[in-house]
Amino acid sequence: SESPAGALDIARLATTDADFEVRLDDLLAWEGVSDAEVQQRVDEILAAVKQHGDAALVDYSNRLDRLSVESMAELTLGPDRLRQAYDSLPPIQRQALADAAERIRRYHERQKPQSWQYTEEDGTVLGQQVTPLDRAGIYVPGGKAAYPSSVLMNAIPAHVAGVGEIVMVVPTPDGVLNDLVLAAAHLAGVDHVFTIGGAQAVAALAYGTETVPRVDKIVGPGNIYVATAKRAVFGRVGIDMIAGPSEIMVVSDGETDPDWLAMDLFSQAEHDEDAQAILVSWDASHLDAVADSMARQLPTLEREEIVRASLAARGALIQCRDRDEALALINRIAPEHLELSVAEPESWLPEVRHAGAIFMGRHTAEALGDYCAGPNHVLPTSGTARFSSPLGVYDFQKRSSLIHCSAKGASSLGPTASVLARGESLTAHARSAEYRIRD
Ligand code: HSO
Ligand code: ZN
Repeated sequence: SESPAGALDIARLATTDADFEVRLDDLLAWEGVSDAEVQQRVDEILAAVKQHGDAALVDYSNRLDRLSVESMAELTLGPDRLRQAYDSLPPIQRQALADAAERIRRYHERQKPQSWQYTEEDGTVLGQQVTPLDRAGIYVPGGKAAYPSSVLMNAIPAHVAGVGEIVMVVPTPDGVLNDLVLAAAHLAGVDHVFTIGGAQAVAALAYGTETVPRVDKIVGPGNIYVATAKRAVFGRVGIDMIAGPSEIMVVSDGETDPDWLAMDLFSQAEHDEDAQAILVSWDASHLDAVADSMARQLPTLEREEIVRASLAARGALIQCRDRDEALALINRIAPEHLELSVAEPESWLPEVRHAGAIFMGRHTAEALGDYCAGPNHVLPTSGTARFSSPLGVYDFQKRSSLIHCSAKGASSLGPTASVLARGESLTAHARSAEYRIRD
């Protein structure tokens, strides 16, 4: 059944519809490519920062962020300024930020991988040593999209990983500083903040300038210029994933309060017009009830217009036949966020293969995970949960292989290496191995 016209604009689909597959494909389609014009602008900016360093950063920041500064010193914030931002917050905000940071830290401590070794019978030792990056760069978007929670989510895993130095960049359009963002940086262990943004900030982190230290990896979300710049510098530095719009998929057994579910869907939709909110249930009257609740609650939202646009463009209420069909949809969509609003969510887990984060049971609102449950809110989007994972401690570390041959081990491995080396016509390899063979 359709909602009253004008009240709610959202696609209503059923897996039994003849055109279901086509409509679902349309809904899920997302092109993350940048056009030639953006690409060219970004290339120019990268080249300018590479060549002129600080001077280019000052120039771009003055022009693009409408500042009037003379040197990078004016775009640099040290630890004292971050602490001051933290101290200036209303106590209730300071406490919430500190509580969230503590929970996120505790969760990520569990992710720390162990180095390992084992010894073979002949005394040869093999293993793997885990080491942190020397320097990580965190990009924080400015303006409307400046989320203090994202500062925590990006910086805390780096800190827990043992990264030597964490550098944050954040644009300040018209010179406006966000104290919550700076306070989060203080709590998360950020060492330096530069108030620069856009492709120029990515260039500074990738190449280094007189003031901005060159980092080994750049993480954090950004607009199309930032994403394009990150792609361009990849290889010189590491990057995290290039995130698409935020998504939520809720599967309901029909027993959760429709008002709760409506608000869960809105919570993703309010991020931006391209965000995606999908509800799946085998209970048609429940889908109606959630649609009614959405129509009723929409006018109460601060970001009503963004939510409406997102629901109309990319939202959907999908009726499926049963649990198996719901599971098939989950694995097909591979959602960034999956809410299993069902009676026994644990029993679903073995069959959920692809999802960035799984929110289990009626009480687990995605919003709790976005801020303070503990797991990371930087998650694979646009179906990339098929092959990638939440941002974590492991993204700020790398592994080195360890090989320590005993004399006996070298002797017994020698013939195998020698035969293979001669098969590749690499005589020096063969002889290097053969020298160590004893009789
Ligand atoms: N849901 C977002 C994260 C976020 N939510 C930040 C609120 N603030 C990631 O998909
Ligand atoms: Zn969110």
